[in-house]
Amino acid sequence: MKKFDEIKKVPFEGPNSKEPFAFKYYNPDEVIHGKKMREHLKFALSYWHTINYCGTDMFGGDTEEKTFGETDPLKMYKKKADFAFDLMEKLSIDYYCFHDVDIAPQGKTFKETLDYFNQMVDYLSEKQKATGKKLLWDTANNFGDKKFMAGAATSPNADVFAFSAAKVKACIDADVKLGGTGYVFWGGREGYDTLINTNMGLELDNLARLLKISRDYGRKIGYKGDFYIEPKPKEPTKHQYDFDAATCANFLRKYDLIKDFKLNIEANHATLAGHTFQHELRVARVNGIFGSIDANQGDMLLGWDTDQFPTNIYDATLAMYEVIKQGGFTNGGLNFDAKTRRQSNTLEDILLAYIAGMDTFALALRTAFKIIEDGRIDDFVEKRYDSYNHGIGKKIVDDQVTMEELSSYALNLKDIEVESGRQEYLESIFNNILFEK
Ligand code: XUL
Ligand code: CO
Repeated sequence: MKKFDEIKKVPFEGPNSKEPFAFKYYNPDEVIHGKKMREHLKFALSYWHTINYCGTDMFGGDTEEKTFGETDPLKMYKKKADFAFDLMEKLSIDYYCFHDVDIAPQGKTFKETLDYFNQMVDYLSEKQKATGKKLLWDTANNFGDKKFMAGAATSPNADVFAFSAAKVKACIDADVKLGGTGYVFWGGREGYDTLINTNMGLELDNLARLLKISRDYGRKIGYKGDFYIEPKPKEPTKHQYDFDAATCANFLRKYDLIKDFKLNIEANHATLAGHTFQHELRVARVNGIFGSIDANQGDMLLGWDTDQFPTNIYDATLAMYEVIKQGGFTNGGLNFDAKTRRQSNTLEDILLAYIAGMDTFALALRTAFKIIEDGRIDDFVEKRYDSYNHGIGKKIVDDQVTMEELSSYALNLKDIEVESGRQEYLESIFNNILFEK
């Protein structure tokens, strides 16, 4: 197999190609339903997994090398940025995402760290101008450092709250400088391990306070992008406050933040919450807070956040169905919050992993459009609810009916027959479209 440096650009060769370093389904500039595939899918590279992660797990150290031959911290992070932009170019990826700690070295003081960070933001800005690549979203890593062991916005220590806000501010500033269209709040430590030591009410109020301050600051300095919450039920904290999409929707409504915040839905987080990826996307959609996607998949036999590259075409197709029904991405996109396996430890494995993930979603996009065009599934659902288009059903959905009226209507009913849900038949249509030649 070829080595990383031998691959200049991954071409589209179509489904019959046997070339490992070619796309079989992702043809970036092909127009499907009025838009280029790259615009439908808005793929993004995740800096943390792709540029920094070196294969470490709970039982062993690195299996990969990503220092790019540098020991000087700032030079190394510049080389990392060069690698990131080179990778995006090779893969025809237009966007990237990062945490503050991903793009720059840590200084001895917070001031020095911010200084490195701002220098690297300038460097990224130059790289963006030279290549046309864009920032999809950024975020503050308010979970890794020891200070965050009891939370960031939900820490019992007010200094930690202030420190968290300062890190969010730096990222929103960077977002504005880089023309990013998203800022993500993922609350890995915003939760609790035991209620015996926790003031849940105050913690939730404080979490909302940080979101409000961040929104107000962002809007004040001209940030026009979206703010997202990324739901996750657990890991690293036992109970995370942003458990799932429905919990987040309730939180945003309670604190009057629902107009300014949307959700960044991650596939593996959905399954950890006991839901499907499609379920979480649908909950976001029906609540008007669908924003962006962290594409990956978990392993049903493991039950932790394995962040694997997505290759499950069934789940990806159902996800793209939701994206299309939502009207497509606006400020959001499809970020591969995914890493190569510890044993896939070469640079070319990164290319192969992205090719696999991108082709999965490209095929999913094509198939989801076919399912919608075919119409059998959508028509079935529409007819299933036909009783709400007339008679008592119409009165119910028009909010024109009282309890008394419903009661006397029900008294006059003879047999009520609910029609078959036809699940197996619909699943067979899905397979038929998925696997047709
Ligand atoms: C953690 C996770 C994060 C967020 C950004 O599970 O998904 O990488 O996407 O902080
Ligand atoms: Co994520």
